[in-house]
Amino acid sequence: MTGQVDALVVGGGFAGMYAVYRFRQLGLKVKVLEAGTDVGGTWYWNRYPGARCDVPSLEYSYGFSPELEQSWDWPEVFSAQEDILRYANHVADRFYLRRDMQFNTRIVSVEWQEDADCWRLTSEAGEVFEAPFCVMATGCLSVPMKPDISGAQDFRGEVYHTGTWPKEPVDLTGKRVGIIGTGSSGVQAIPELARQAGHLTVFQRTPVYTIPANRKRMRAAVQQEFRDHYREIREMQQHNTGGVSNFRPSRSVQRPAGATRDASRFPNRLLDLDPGQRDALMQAQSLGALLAFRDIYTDIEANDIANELYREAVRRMVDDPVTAERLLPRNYGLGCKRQVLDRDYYETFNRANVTLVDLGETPIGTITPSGIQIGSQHHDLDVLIYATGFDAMTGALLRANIRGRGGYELKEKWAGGPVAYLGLQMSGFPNLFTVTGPGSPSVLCNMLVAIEQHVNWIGDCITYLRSTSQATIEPLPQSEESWVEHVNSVAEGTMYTTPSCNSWYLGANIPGKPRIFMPYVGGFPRYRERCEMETSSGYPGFVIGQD
Ligand code: NA7
Repeated sequence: MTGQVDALVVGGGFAGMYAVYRFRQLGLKVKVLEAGTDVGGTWYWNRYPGARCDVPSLEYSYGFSPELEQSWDWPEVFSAQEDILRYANHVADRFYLRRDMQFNTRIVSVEWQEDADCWRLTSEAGEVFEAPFCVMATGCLSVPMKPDISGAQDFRGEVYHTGTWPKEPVDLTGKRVGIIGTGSSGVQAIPELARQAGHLTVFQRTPVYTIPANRKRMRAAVQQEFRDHYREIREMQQHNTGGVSNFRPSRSVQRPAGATRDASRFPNRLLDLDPGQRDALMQAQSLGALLAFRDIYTDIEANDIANELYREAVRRMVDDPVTAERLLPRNYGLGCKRQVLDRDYYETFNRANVTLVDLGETPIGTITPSGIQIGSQHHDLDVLIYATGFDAMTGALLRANIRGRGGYELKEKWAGGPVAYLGLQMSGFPNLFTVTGPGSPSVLCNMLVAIEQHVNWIGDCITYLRSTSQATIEPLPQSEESWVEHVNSVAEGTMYTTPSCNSWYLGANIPGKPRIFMPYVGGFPRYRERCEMETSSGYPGFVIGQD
């Protein structure tokens, strides 16, 4: 067994990194175990061409260190993967985080030791670690999903998954590249791959709603204004549903002289626009303008109108009418899935070296040694890329083989879907914490804000137990049940849970996974207040065990 620490943390992404910083501050000995060779989590693994964050970087950044905020320069408003990974490395260097991190260590079993009140973790290589507290900082989108397609193992070309893209450069020059999947990863990668490959074939099962991303370089004046207001901005994040301050720099800084804000010409509800105004809107603005109308998320009629306006806009962007029709999402509405942002997605299908294959018409038959067979047609490929998503939110936790009191398996507890209190703890699993677990705002929130709030809560909880000489904490079964009921009830009636919606939020992308809306849609402030109530009232929703 290696070392003695107070808390073991599984995962060296932004959550595990902050846990090192925070737990040290609280006087706790901590050790992070990470499967990769370095820090960064999502941004370490997702190195595919075009990978980029969908939250502005001035907001998607740690708020715990004013000095860090003042010293880091973001080159773009929405950062590319390599810049976010650079930031993660900078944070790790600056706070000497790696001293308490062990890399190349994939944890394959997490077992509660009843007689010793501690967790025993075992790595793939057989190394054993023990500590009274265990924090699963394993991320919401960290287990890549590769569909089971017959013949896949026979393919003789290069194979990649966007979620485990190699660190070494991948040369696609002149090659026949195929990509399966048109979710966020596929949509971000496709334009870049098309620029690099000899020919790109896109295998699409479900067309996507995607809107053009903000491509702005960071302007020094904007960054400075954020820096000048960062304490206020971090406070605003705490009171926003999605953990984003939406801070707007002053008008003089906001946009170059002469630019106009024409969105204000239109009413706030899409249903209040007459057909002429709708046309004017779509002519004057990009697809993203549709998302500003709040009623498209709550009113089916508004949603239907928005979906049709969207389709009309796509028809205008794609030259070949057959390809355009194939690209149109029809069987679900805007707002059901996480909004995808792109750079030149539809324009890419106007390139001569790009072919769209509609799997809705004929699904993939088999993968052959030299390509993909669909119906009577064989698509010859040198490279096959899976952009097929993740076993989201529960995948990494279930894969860790967690066993609680009496050998109770998490897999068994969650057979019908995840059951947890506040997405932080599960009854039967004392002293085990999850960061941004199912039932917390997690992926519906700015992840950095959600992560810091969770790690702070966990650190305070451990400190409370220590200072009151108590050994264990776990939720009361009834706290867990009523929280799960609440999580489900707030999701009901939203576009996220309409019967036609099949998203990874619902686990619908994984065959056999229970259909449950996993993140908490009630908003970050409401959630945070509930967590704070537990802390300030002596944890009434939990059972605390004596030493
Ligand atoms: P997503 O959003 O789950 O997208 C996965 C894509 O892969 C989607 O288009 C799927 O089609 C497609 N897919 C999955 N299995 C198959 C098979 N068997 N055949 C054909 N196509 C398939 O994952 P992403 O990685 O793009 O994005 C996940 C999140 O990461 C994203 O929301 C951001 O938050 C970052 P389907 O829709 O299931 O028909």
